[in-house]
Amino acid sequence: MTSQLDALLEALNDPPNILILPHNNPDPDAIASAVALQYLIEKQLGRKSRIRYKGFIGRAENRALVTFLRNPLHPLTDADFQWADTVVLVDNQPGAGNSAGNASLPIAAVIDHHPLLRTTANAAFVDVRPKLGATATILTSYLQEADLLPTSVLATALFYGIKTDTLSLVRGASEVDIAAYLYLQPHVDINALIRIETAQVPTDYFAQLDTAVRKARIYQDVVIAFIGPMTYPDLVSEMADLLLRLEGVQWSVCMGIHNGTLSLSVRTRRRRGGAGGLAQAIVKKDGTAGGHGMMGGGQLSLDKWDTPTLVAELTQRVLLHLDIPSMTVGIPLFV
Ligand SMILES: [Mn+2]
Repeated sequence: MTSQLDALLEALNDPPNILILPHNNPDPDAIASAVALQYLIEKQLGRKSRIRYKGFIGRAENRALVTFLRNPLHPLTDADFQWADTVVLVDNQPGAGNSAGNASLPIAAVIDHHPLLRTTANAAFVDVRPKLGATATILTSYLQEADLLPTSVLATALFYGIKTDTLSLVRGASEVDIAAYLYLQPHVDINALIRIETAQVPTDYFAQLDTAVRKARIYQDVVIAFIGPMTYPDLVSEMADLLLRLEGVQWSVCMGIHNGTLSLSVRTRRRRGGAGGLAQAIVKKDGTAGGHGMMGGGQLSLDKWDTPTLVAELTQRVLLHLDIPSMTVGIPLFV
């Protein structure tokens, strides 16, 4: 029986120019997985590859991670698609709302932990494991299988990828994630990890945090916050994580605007999940959404809407999906 690693290397053996695409607005799991795949391709196949991303890396910790990794990824351009013979998607799947995959190029491989999409079946190699908390866990398993000891830099990135996607193993981490985390731990550069996790933030961060807290409204066990304009799109996930800590809350939904697009993030404390489903119920056909059990997200274009109408409509969709009466009045966190 051929292993997943052998099958992956087989799929990548021919096309000389490999383009690695993490999901848009890449998070540490996507960044670490892309870098680990690049390392694997270089060590096992002796070939260079490019890591490119769409969107924005805004979160201070994520920027610190990229600096620590010596800037291995760059914004995606048309020239990259012209250069590439094939594409590998990590931490995303073709056709997903957060995927930069381009239909004109063959997709050699998809490595991900989100629920399997129908459109993924066309890829030559597919390793999608929705039961895992992080894609970095899958890449760690490839390194182990290849007998490649990760460098301290790579181990730190993969460790941080698993740590953030699973909220330090408390959110959606499987036995396999825990084993990968513990395997990487002795190789982690602790000082670098501290620098990344305590990265300093600009004053804008506190202004947006203040807005999120003031705008947040509680509807039974749901907290919904519309932040308005944001300096970077994944601020919504940061704020959704934070608001989910509020006593009595089972769901948090954060929305905000960046570059003419409304981004939203959904979190739940419920063990049986449903965050991806709620994200889809909010966006409907007006945009794209997806997610795992306990975290989900989506985006929609503001073209057809004025913002207050859209926010009111999306709030109603949250209430409807969660069986909360539509007349329920949102209560501020404090007065
Ligand atoms: Mn991930």
